[in-house]
Amino acid sequence: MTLYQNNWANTGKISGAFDVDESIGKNLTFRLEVTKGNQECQKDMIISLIEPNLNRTDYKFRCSKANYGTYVNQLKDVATAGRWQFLITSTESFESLSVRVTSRSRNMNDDPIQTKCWIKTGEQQLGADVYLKLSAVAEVKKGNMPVIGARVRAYITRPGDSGSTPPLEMELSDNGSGADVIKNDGIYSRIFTKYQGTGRYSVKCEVIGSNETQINEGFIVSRALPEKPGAPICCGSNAVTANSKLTSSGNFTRQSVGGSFQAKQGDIPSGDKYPPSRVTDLKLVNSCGRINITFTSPGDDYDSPDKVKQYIIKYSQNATNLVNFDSALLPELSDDDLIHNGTTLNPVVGGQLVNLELNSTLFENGIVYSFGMIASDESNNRSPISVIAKLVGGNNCNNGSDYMTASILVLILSTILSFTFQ
Ligand SMILES: [Ca+2]
Ligand SMILES: [Ca+2]
Repeated sequence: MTLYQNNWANTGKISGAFDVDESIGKNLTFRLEVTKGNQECQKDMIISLIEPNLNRTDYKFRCSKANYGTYVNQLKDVATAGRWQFLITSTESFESLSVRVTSRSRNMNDDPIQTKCWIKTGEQQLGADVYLKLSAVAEVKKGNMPVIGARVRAYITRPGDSGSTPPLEMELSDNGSGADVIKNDGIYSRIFTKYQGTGRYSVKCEVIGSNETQINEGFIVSRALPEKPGAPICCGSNAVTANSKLTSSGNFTRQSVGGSFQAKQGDIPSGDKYPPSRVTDLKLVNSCGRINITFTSPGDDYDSPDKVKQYIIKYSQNATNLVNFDSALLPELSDDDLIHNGTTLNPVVGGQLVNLELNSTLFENGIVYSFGMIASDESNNRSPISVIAKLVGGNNCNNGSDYMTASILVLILSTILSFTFQ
C-alpha cells in the first residue's frame, strides 16, 4: 500500500516525511522518478533516508535513459515503526520529481490500515433542472473495522488545472451530516461543488492518523443487543455506541489515488444553485433545566466549509405544524432566546458543531416541543427541513435516562417480535 506520494516541478532539492505504523513495515520501498526532458543527468544526486532514530543513510543516483530516470530502494529489513524522513539534493534542476513510498503488512496475520477513495456520482434536482452531483468519498479501514477520527483530505484536479495550480483540497468528514450518511463508520465524504467547466475531474486522498484516531473493533459481545436482521442504518446514525470497543491506531499516513470523472456540457449549473445540506443531527438536550440545542452546520453549497447566510430554527407543541415551516404562527429562535455567553445564531463554518444554550423559561414544564430548522444561502437557496428534534420543558433531571430506558425497551421488543415472526 502507498504511504506517501508527491510530485514536484522545476526543483533539485526536496524533503518529506512519512509514518511507518505497527501494522506495516515489510518490503518498504522508496521509489523516485526524475524527468529532465530528453537529457541525461550530469551529476549524482544524494538521496538520504532518515530512520525514526535519526540514523541517516545516503544513496547516490544519477538519472539516465538506461535507468528510465527511476531509482528504487527496497529495504531488506522490516522498517522500524515511527516517522521517517527523506531528503533529496542535487545541483541540477529537473522538469519533475516524484516520490512514492510503499510497504506491506508487518505481520501476515495482522490486517494493515488501508484506504481507498473515489468520486461518487449521482444526480440532483436544482429548480426545474437535473444536474450532476459529485462527492469525494474515502474509506479508511483496518481489515473490516472502521478507522475513525482520522484527518482525511481529498485533492481534486479539475479541467484546466495546470501543473502550476495546485489541486483543490477538501477535508472529508465522517460526521453523519451533509454527504456523509453514517457517523463514525470509517467512510468520510464531502459533496463537490467547485466545478471548473467540462472535462476530467480526478481525485487523490491522503489520510493522517494521530493519537485521537481510533479503530472501532465492534461491540462488546456480552452487552450487545442483537441487531434486527436487515434493519437499515440511516441518516445521521452513529456507528459508535456506548458498547463499542475502541482502540487507538497511533500515527500513520496513507495515500490513495481514486478514479476520475468526465463532466459534459449540461452536467454543471451556472451561478449558485446549490442549497445548504439538510441538517440530520439536530438535537435538544435538557439536563436538569439547562437546555442546549446542537447541530452540525451545513455550508453555503451542501456541506461546503463556506458559511450559510442564516439558520432559521422554529418550534411547536405539534410536530405536524413544522411542515408549514414558513408559517408566521410558528415561534422562531432569535439571539434573545439564547443564554448568551457571547453566543449568537450567526452562522459558523460548514461542518462545525453548533452548541447553543436556550433560555429555559421559554418552555413549560412537562410539555413536549418539536424543533426543526432550515439553512439558507446568499442566493436564497434553502436546505430541506431538518430532522425533527424533541424537547421536554421543565427541570426534570430524569428525562434523559427515562428516554434511554424506553428506547432500549422498544429495541428489545422489536427484536423479539422480528424473531417471532420470521
Ligand atoms: Ca461516515
Ligand atoms: Ca449555495
